[in-house]
Amino acid sequence: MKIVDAAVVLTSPGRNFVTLKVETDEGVTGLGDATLNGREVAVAGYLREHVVPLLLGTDPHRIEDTWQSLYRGAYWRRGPVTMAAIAAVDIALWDIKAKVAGLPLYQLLGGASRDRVRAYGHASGRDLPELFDSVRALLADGYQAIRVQTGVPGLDRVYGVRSSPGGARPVVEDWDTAAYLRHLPKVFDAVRQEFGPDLPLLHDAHHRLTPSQAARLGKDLEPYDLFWLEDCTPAENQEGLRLVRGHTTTPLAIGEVFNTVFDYQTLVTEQLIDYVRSAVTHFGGVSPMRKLFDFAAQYQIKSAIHGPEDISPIGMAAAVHLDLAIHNFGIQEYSGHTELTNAVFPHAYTFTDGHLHPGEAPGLGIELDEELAAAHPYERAYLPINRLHDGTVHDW
Ligand code: GCO
Ligand code: MG
Repeated sequence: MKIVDAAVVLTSPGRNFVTLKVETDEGVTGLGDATLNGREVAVAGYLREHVVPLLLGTDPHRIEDTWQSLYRGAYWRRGPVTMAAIAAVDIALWDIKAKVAGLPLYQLLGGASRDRVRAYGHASGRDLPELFDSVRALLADGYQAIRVQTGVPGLDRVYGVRSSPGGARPVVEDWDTAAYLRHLPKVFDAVRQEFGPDLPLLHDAHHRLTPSQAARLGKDLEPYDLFWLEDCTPAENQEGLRLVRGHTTTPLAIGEVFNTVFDYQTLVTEQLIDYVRSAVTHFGGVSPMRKLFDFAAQYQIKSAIHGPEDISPIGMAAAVHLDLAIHNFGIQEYSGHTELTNAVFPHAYTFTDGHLHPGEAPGLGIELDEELAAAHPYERAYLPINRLHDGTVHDW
């Protein structure tokens, strides 16, 4: 079997997605997700100019060898653009292999370790009434675990609350760590009083705190029994998590901006976190994610694959196959996609009673409606940036 073509499709059915479609001489095709929010064209160019020419004529069954040759062969290692491009190839080749086998991908990863995969959704509100309505709406949709994000008095635009739409220039949001640290425990207190002790609650600090601030927040949130506190610090300095871990028992989740297992070495071997949160799409694909989960399992650390709306349904399908197969599954982030996005990417995975299942279609169980994709071309869009009251840029 040989790869005879590989096309890069940029489409914007409401938001941008980058897709790689790999074709073989036997008519079997595979799809991979290479979406990198705000930097889509860079990945598309990397794929078109530097990856597709190397794929033509190669055997799609040699997934590990192809991965290693793209990773090591570039000489320039790691980084989100490179790893998203490699991910798209890896995902597409797994799709092909599973289609040829006539099996859903999870069967090739060892088969199901569970019947279904618990997902969490995103609730948010500028104030408590709005937040409570948002939690109730998710419960009505069937969610059984909920991430809670809140407005902060004195701040106009805060991450996760009515997210600012991407525009041709980055929207500027504002930030005040002291106000946030004072306000957040009160919000969790109110949410617990309203929704009781059993509902798993999560929160994303989105890389904004120093280790000592994160340690204080973790301690302040302990009475509210969080499922996890996410991205409490930027974590580029992994050692910083020692301080956080030493001061709080609130579970910690990190990794959505990480690209390789090396970014986790200290966090995992010193058991400084409880969940690894990378996206299949940004971590080089299914193959390295599987290795990451096996590494993490030795330290009782579980999976929590990144699954925001900016991961395409292809990346989501790959995530759900992994979730079903691995033993150390933790939870899956899932906020769903718009109807139009689902029409561009019809898929076999389902969401019922707060749980996902990859379905039984051979491969990833996903298709691409190329005509509909072409009708919604790429539109330049950036993520917001964050500034303090005095104008200083802060982590977003
Ligand atoms: C999450 C993430 C996302 C990111 C987004 C950036 O936990 O889902 O923090 O909301 O901000 O993926 O493109
Ligand atoms: Mg996050």
